[in-house]
Amino acid sequence: MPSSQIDEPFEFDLNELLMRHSDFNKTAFPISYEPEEIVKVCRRVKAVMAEEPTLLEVSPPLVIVGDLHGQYQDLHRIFSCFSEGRVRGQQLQRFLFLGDYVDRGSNGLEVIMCLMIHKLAYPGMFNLLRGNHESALINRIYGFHDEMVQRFGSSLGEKLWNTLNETFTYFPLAALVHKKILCMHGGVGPALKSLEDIRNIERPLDDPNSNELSCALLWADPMRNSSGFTVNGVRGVSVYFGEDVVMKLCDKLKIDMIVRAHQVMQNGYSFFCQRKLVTIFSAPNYYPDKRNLGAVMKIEVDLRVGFILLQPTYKHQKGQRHFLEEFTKHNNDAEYANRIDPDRDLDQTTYEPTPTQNTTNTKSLRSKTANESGSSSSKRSK
Ligand SMILES: [Mn+2]
Repeated sequence: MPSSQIDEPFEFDLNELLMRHSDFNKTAFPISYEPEEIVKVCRRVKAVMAEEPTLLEVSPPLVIVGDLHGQYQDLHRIFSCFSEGRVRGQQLQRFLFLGDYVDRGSNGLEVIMCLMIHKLAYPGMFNLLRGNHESALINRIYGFHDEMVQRFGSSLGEKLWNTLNETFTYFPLAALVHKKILCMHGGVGPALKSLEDIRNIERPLDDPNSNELSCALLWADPMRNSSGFTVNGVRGVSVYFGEDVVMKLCDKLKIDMIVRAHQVMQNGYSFFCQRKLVTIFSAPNYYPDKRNLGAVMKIEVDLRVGFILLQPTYKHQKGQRHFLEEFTKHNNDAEYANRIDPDRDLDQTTYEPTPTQNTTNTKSLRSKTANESGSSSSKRSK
């Protein structure tokens, strides 16, 4: 494609693009894209996001979604959980996505295009934060660059990959729900003293690791039985933060709770620090040998929170009926959790990040074995 085409004004049929991303079972997959329409969508998303603050303000009710990592079919399963009759869930709910759309899984392009197109169609209803994988330095290595080159060839693939990464530099870094629930991909760091510190981070932000606070927002992890901040030796980036940090920060920032993603949870979500922090991971079967669940969090208008769990599904279980059966079963189990009640004992299995998605390498997993997490997952269905 000659570069002059890339510079043309961005006119495209948004409705047609929405249709192409409307329903996994009724539309072609993988989705084919004209290179120019990727460029045009990116250009318009940049313009929309340039107007948004670095700390988004979002109102309940809404659905919060954690890591997706190129699992396009699972994104549609999430949408279908909220469908009513013929109206699809993506048209009925406000969403906040916590980042890590690309890498690891094989359909990062479908995931990010679907989300960006919905952002353009419903800007107030689709809120997209940046994850640590929405950075060229990371997604060159962990899958997205390869995906783009495989689909478009090395020269055009590289060019489109660059265009998408440039768009990521405009993505907001955190969100505040009803002034009470602070959300980000990774976590918090010592540089976070007030919410203004987040608002003051300027975008476009080329390398989030160049700024201590943006680095923590995208990379940091909570650490049980620790206090203060410690070196995040496993990731080699940013910090671990202890329960005392969460307690003090909730007090200081006058917030009730922190919601973040970034770590695989066997049951899709897990509380930390007396329910002051919750991790949500929305890519079921991210570790196929662990059969981890995915979860999304629903925040009601009165700030009650609940979780919807997604079972891993397999090729032999094709079809929406299975998804709905699984969803119904697990949604009944996932009764609404009142976050004022600190007694509920939930599974706290976490997995360390791995350099590549090598599913046979279980050395990188810590905490419990698959069997142990399996039993705790059945326990919590009470
Ligand atoms: Mn991450």
